[in-house]
Order: sequence, then structure tokens, then C-alpha cells
Amino acid sequence: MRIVVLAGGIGGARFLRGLKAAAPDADITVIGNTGDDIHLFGLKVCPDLDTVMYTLGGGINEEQGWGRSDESFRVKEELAAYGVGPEWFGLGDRDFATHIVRTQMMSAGYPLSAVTEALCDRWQPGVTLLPMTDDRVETHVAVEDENGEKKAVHFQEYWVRLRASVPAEAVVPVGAEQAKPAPGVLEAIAAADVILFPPSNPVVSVGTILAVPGIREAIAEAGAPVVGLSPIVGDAPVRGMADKVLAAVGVESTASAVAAHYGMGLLDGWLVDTVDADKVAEVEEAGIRCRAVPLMMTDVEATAAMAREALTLAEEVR
Ligand code: GDP
Ligand code: FO1
Ligand code: CA
Repeated sequence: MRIVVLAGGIGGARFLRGLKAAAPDADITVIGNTGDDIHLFGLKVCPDLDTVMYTLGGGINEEQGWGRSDESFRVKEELAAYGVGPEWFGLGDRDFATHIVRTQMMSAGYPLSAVTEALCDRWQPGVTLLPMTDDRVETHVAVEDENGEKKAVHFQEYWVRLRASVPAEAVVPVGAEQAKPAPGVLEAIAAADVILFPPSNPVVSVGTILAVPGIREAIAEAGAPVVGLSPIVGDAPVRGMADKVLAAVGVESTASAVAAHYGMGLLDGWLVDTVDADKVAEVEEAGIRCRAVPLMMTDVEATAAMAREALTLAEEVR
């Protein structure tokens, strides 16, 4: 079975771990969000690709959900001693090596997709990890800052420095309109037996991937059923700032509003958590087959059960 998954960072990566356990023989292609990417200290950092790669490859800091396990911050300390920031972004020593290899390869002319494949040679994530595009896309967030000044900040600055403490007035995936899907992305979608939207952020993860021209269209036209899992449980994100960025696009933070946001043209099936069982009828009235099942990724077994439910729903709507 060929499964295509559109993934952000932590939510996507944790879901993929469960999916691999639920479907060990499946051929899984992950289309990763690169809108969170940031250039720091002359290096290209790809948080969502790295979160998927480290999580599936066994190198992730489990408690944090991002970055390397057994990490140290000597380089960051030395940079700070030179007064070289930003001090608000925590790049660890082991993680730095990944960004150095990536940047070196890109400087030598390799596209991000080739670099990601090379990094995955080491990590063996057990999936084909493709960036959504080889072109530069950066999500920016329009905010009113501490001093009442309107400005656009990089998504990482909004999330990590500002901790999403101010309202997001707009979310813009800068460069997405000009971007082309990376090699293999449209081919994987066209050949898929099932397409899954994990419980990733609908705006800054899945939404950014869908903003690359051609990807949304390819999914809508693919013969495969498209099934999503809600990242919103009990009218709030399980973690992160999805409520803030959903508000920016005028969508309520409910499992049913997120399904409607993806839309009937795109989604065939939608899973909500059991606490949101009262929303099933509303989603079904919108033309999307819906089930309420436990959606908390507490461990790999619970996550595998979620993945099995998604695959079962995909069979039903096929
Ligand atoms: P990020 O790039 O690290 O923010 O990760 P993703 O975009 O892949 O996923 C973020 C989303 O995952 C958030 O909106 C969370 O609400 C959601 N999430 C995290 N853990 C869980 C969980 O256990 N269950 C569900 N249903 N959603 C979760
Ligand atoms: N998240 C934080 O909250 N603080 C950090 O200092 C931080 C550093 C960081 C470095 C590399 C990386 O791959 C991820 C990192 N993250 C950090 C996570 C990242 O900001 C977000 O979780 C995702 O981009 C959200 O989608
Ligand atoms: Ca992300």
C-alpha cells in the first residue's frame, strides 16, 4: 500500500511513528513542510523536516519533541559570548552538525530534496521524506508587537521569541506562490492508495504545503481517498499555537471548523476525538465522512490505533 502523508513537525512525526507500527509493510512518502525553515548564523535550518527525520530515526529529544537527544549548547554559548544572536533560538551542538552538512551541500549546488535524502541515509527514517519544494518558502506572521507597532515576523520569531503571546493578524507563506513542488511530490500523490493529513497544524504545516501551487490540485484530482485527523481536541490545540493561526485565517478552533476549512473538495474522511463526538453530524452534513475515536498520541500503540482508524475510514470512503 502506498501512503502519502502531509506532515509538519511534532504532530506529523509522532503520527508517522504510529502509522509505521500500524502498517509496517506500507510504502510511506512524507511531504514535509518547509515554511518553518529559517536561516541563522549562515546556516539553513529545517525544523519540520528534522523533527520527522530525528523522530523516525531515533535521534529526537523525546520530551521536547524537537531537536536532538542528549544535546549540549556549547556553540550557542560561544556565539552569545561574541554577542551574536538570536539568543532566543536554541540550536544545540549535535543539531548544528545537521545544519552545517545541509548548508554545505546546498552551497555546492544540491537542491534541498537531494540534501534531505542524503541526511536520511544516516537516519533511516523508514519513509521517503520529501520537502514540499526545493524553492525557498518562509512563513511570516503579521503582528502588533510589544510597542504597538505593526510588523511581519518570521514564524519562528512569532512562536519561539513571542511564544504566540500576541494575536496573529495574518499568516503569509512568503514565496509559496512562486514555488514548485519538489521532485517526486506530485508523482507520489498521483500514485497514492491513501492520502493522510496527520494531526498537524492546519495553517502553518498542512496549509503551507497546500499553498505550493499544484499540490492541492494534485490531491483533489488523485484517485486516492484523503483522510485527516484533527489536531484540535475539545476546542483547543493539544499543544502549540494552532488556535492563534486559525484565528488569523478566520477559522474557529474546533475539530469541525478545521474539517470545513480543508473542505469537501479535498477531504473524504475526518477523525475527531471522542470528546468531540457531538461534532460528527456537522462534519458529515458538510459531505465529509466522520468518526469519533481517541486521538491522543500518548504512546506508539495509541497512535498506531489512530492510524488504523484512519486507514479503515479510507477504505470506507474509497
Ligand atoms: P509542529 O510543526 O511541531 O507544530 O507540528 P505539527 O504541525 O505537525 O503538529 C502540531 C499540531 O499537533 C498541534 O496543532 C497540536 O494540537 C497537534 N497535536 C500534538 N499532539 C497531539 C495529539 O496527541 N493528538 C492530536 N489529535 N493532536 C496533537
Ligand atoms: N522551539 C522552541 O520552542 N524553542 C527553540 O529554541 C527551538 C529551537 C529549535 C531548533 C531546531 C529545530 O529543528 C526546532 C526548534 N524548535 C524550537 C522547534 C520549532 O520552533 C517548532 O516546534 C516548529 O517549527 C513549530 O512548527
Ligand atoms: Ca512546524
